[in-house]
Amino acid sequence: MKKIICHLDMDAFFASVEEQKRPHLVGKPIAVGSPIIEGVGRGVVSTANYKARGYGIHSAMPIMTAWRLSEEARKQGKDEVVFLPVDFALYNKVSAHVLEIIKKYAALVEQASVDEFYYDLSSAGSFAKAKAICKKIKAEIKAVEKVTCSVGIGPNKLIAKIAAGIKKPDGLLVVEGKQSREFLNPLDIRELPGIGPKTAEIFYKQGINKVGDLLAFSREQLKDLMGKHGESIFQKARGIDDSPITEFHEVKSIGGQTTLNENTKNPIVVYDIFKKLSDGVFASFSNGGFSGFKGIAVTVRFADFQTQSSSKSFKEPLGVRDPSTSLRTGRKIFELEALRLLLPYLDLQKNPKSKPIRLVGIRIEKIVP
Ligand code: TTP
Ligand code: MG
Repeated sequence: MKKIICHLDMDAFFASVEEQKRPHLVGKPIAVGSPIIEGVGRGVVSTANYKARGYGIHSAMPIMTAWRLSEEARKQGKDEVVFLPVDFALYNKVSAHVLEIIKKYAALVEQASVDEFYYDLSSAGSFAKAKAICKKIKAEIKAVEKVTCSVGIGPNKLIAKIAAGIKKPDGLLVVEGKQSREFLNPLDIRELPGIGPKTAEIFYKQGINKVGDLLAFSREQLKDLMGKHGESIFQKARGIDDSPITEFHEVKSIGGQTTLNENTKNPIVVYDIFKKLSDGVFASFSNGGFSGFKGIAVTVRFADFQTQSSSKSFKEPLGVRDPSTSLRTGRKIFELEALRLLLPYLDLQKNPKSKPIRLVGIRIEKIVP
């Protein structure tokens, strides 16, 4: 049976969900990300809706750059951007509903991130039939959640994912196996998953811009140029991808980080933020139904952006769900060990120049499923 693989990715996900939750925001430019208080913010944009993207705002842009672009637009008489904080609980809920909808139509579904899903529709028997099913899925998501998504259908995950990105937003694109090469050849090499800005730069410098240009390289040449990634680039440029759809991803770590409202040397302020953060991270862990964890890592970024981490591993898992070593005990040890890792950054031990702190992060690692 011919393989028919689909990739579904929500459009401007966080921003679209926010827009639909508050009807008065519909049609407005929206950026979701770290907070801006009285025109000052220090983090980045998580995402922007397509209207705000028209102002040049995009994911990972410093929030203040986005603010400036919004101010410029406002001075030109356009709508100013609505800045909203991130509400993960809400996006997770919508994400779970989307997964449920897809599961009604496909037996094998992989959730690849909060807003992207792979599913297998080989049993539909033809690309035309798979396309009809995907139209239904799109319509149902739109009806239930009032947000749009883009779907790519192809002979494997690689082609499906690229196809989903081409017609955004609200797109649907089918690329059959025999069309893969002509589909890929004219695309910029950056469209290939795994070719990031640095790798792309190496190729651009040699005049290699399109996926089709990569075909001139032998497997060995690519390995010489790219090391172990060479083989994978060789395959992807030819549209080859055998990776299976895997329903369950093993969660290896859970963490978070917070940029402080202002850089500070005050240990009480740092600890206060750190405590809130670590409570949240532990709550995510305990809600995840895991049986324990064997590592903790703490990150501190100083005002000069120098970033340092410390971690600790445990022989026996903590946070386990059995009466003798209860979750509560696990939590106590977690809090204590996290604090032990943080403290040296609050004095001269790990901060000899007494630099102000800009960001703190904590991660629960080596999670036992
Ligand atoms: P994406 O699917 O990459 O982006 P998107 O859904 O906002 O927009 P597109 O229409 O291009 O798919 O990411 C999904 C969500 O993940 C996004 O809504 C917010 C979050 N995210 C971040 O928090 N930081 C990031 O740098 C990126 C890329 C995404
Ligand atoms: Mg998306």
